[in-house]
Amino acid sequence: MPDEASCRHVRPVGPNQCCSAVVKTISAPINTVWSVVRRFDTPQAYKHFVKSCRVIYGDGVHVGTLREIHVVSGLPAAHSIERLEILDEEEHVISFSVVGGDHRLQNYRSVTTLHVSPSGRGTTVVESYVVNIPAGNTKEETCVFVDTIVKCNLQSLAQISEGLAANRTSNAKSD
Ligand code: A8S
Repeated sequence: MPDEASCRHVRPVGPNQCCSAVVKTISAPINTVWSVVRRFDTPQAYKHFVKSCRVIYGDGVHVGTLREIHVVSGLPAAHSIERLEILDEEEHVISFSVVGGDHRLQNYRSVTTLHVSPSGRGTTVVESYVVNIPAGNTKEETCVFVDTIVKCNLQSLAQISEGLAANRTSNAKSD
């Protein structure tokens, strides 16, 4: 039986779109992982391709907030404008869509949900996305490109969250 958060991944995919999902298990409590993921205003905290970010509309926690990110050099893009679509603090769901920028990922929308992992000790992160297939590219090429970025982001999220969790444990011991 899927939980409430899992249902957020189900949505329509058009004929010229592709979708995929990446799953990552992290050895850190769900609240620790959420403390990093929930910050729509500071994606560069774990997304290494993001060089800088500023909120250009809204307060960072309400739906409709817009951020402008600048990406590191070497990518086929320089900036992106992104809209906060869901920030559900109870169910641990965050979603954004790409609404502008100079890149090729038109209509990109992702949903990230956190779940207590089956072992009960860690967190399972599920990040799914839908995006238009750019002219001149195949579905497979588009998915490989986006999957690579999302996998890097979740790998880095794991490292940061596990570091925070280790720190919190040692701080609690020395208290
Ligand atoms: C995210 C996910 C993605 C970000 C893509 C897929 C992007 O920021 C990068 C390169 C691009 O060509 C598109 O969660 C864009 O951020 C790294 C600028 C949107």
